[in-house]
Amino acid sequence: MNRKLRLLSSVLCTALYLQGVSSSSTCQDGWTGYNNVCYLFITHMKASWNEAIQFCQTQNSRLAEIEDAREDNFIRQHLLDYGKQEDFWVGGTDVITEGDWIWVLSQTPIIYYSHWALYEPNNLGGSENCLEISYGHHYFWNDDSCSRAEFFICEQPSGSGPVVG
Ligand SMILES: [Ca+2]
Ligand SMILES: [Ca+2]
Ligand SMILES: [Ca+2]
Repeated sequence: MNRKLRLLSSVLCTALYLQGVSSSSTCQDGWTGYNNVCYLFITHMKASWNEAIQFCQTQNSRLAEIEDAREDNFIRQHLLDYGKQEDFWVGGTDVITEGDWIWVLSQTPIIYYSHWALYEPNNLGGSENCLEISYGHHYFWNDDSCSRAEFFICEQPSGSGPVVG
C-alpha cells in the first residue's frame, strides 16, 4: 500500500470508530447508543417474552436482535456492568418449529451468528422456546420458558424519535 492509501485507510478507520462511539448523542434520553443503534434496557419491570415484544413496539422499537459478535459483546458488557443477577429477553424464538431459532421480528434464521451457553439451547422440560441473555450462564444465550417474567432489551436505529401521537 502506498503512503497516501495508508493515510486514507487510517483516517477512515478513525472515522468509523468515532461513528461507533458517538452515536449515543442521537438516542433518546434513557437509551444507550452503540454502532448506530439505540438500546433500552428495561429494568424497572418484568414481562413475559410476548409482553416484552409488545412493550418495545409501544416505544417505536423492537425486542433486540443480536446480529453479530460486536453487538453481542456490547450487550454482554452492558449487563456485566449493570451487575444484577437478572436475565434479559431478546427477540429470538423457536416456538414455530422446535429447534429452528429465528429473530422473530425480522424473520431472520439464527444461523449466521449465535452465542449459546454450554449445553444450551436444551429445551428443558420440552417447553423452552424463547431466547434470554442469562446471568446464570455468564450472560451467554439460553432458551427459557416464554411465560417467565424477565427484564428485556429493546432496540431501534439511532435517530429514531419517540412514539408520535
Ligand atoms: Ca440488533
Ligand atoms: Ca425450544
Ligand atoms: Ca435452557
